[in-house]
Amino acid sequence: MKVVYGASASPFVRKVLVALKIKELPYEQIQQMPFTGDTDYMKLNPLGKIPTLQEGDLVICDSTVICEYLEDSCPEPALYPSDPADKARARWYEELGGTRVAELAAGIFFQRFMRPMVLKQEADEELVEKIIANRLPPILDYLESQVPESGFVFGDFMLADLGLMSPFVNAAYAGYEPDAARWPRFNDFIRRVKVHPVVDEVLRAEAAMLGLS
Ligand SMILES: N[C@@H](CCC(=O)N[C@@H](CS)C(=O)NCC(=O)O)C(=O)O
Repeated sequence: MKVVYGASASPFVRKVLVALKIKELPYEQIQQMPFTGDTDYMKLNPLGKIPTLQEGDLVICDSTVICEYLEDSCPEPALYPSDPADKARARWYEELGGTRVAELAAGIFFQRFMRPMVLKQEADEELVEKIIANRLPPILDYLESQVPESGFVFGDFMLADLGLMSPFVNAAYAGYEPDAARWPRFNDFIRRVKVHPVVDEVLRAEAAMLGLS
């Protein structure tokens, strides 16, 4: 049995859960919180980050590495496009979504949710304002230029679609949504990905976990 360590609302954990569900692979989830300094967990993942996947003796850290393992070991349904150029683009979107987009959009969630609830610190609202006013808009301009007017980036739903919008699910939990008048295409794209049946199922479960439903 595959065991996923990681709290549901993390965009990185969400990615692995969506991948497992798309491939209909059974798993068990342990709601491991980040930033706890849990020494037992650090034995599995020396970075202390979530998610980690354990399957028997195999332990895999990092959501991208985990999803590539799932794809390699169970190729259908595919999480990545097969054309090499599309695959490179998909990897770039996953990278972008997991780095700068996560730092900014999920950073709002970190400040307003994780800091008070987990770290028992106040949110840095000055930083949140800077993210919203200065740092996110150029990234949102780029995202607006990359997503299609309808459907998903590569036709069928792929992990890249989730990667680009997932940090904004967290931002929405923390009260921020991109201005629909300024970034209409990306806003519609977020809505389309959210209602994909597998994403919807994962989001409903995590909203219940967070007490938001
Ligand atoms: N590149 C990693 C990033 C994982 C990550 O940063 N997870 C956050 C939670 S959303 C975390 O565990 N942070 C704790 C820390 O940085 O110590 C992945 O894709 O799995």
